[in-house]
Amino acid sequence: MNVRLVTVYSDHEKAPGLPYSRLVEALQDSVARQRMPETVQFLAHKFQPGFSGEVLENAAQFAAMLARIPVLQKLLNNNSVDVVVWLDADTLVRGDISQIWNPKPDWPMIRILRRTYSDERLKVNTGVIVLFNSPEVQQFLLDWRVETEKAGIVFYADQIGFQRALEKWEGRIDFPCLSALYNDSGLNDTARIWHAKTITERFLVEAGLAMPEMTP
Ligand SMILES: [Mn+2]
Repeated sequence: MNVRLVTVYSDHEKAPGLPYSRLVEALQDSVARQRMPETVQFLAHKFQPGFSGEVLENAAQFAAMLARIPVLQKLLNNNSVDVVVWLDADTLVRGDISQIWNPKPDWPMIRILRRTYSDERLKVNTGVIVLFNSPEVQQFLLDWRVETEKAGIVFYADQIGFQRALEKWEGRIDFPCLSALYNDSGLNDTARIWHAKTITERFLVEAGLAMPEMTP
């Protein structure tokens, strides 16, 4: 099975002094530590938001949300790619994740962490998405893009857009809930993918970006 793990990043900072480019290096290292087969490849696309400064921070974030979609589309247009796993730049792979693409389903499928919150912005978490290649999934990405653009420059626009596209495609694409072990913002020991909601000391230590606190 040909797998592409992909992320998009810019020079923007996730936290003061911590550009996404450094987080992506840590993500890449974390993937390399897993010693995956050669059919599993990690790709990081650098992205220039074309905006800078505090005033345009939201515009830059929105541009970053949209920038991932054509990258995913391009990968899925290659018929030799069976599955594309989107990883946010602020994730770390901490164990064997091959279960998220094995076995390959016979029906169009996208795995994503789904929640029962009433808040539309939080019904899915787009930090980790497993996209099995099919014409339907390629079409879904077009809708995701359109719906994200319609949501406009708001926080979580990509999650709102994804949820709206999901509701349109449910029945033609399966959207089984990805186990939270593969998109864990709680930074639990047993989780296979950590996703930093906010950057904490625990995340930085795991990422090799900070020394552990000295205990007296
Ligand atoms: Mn994230």
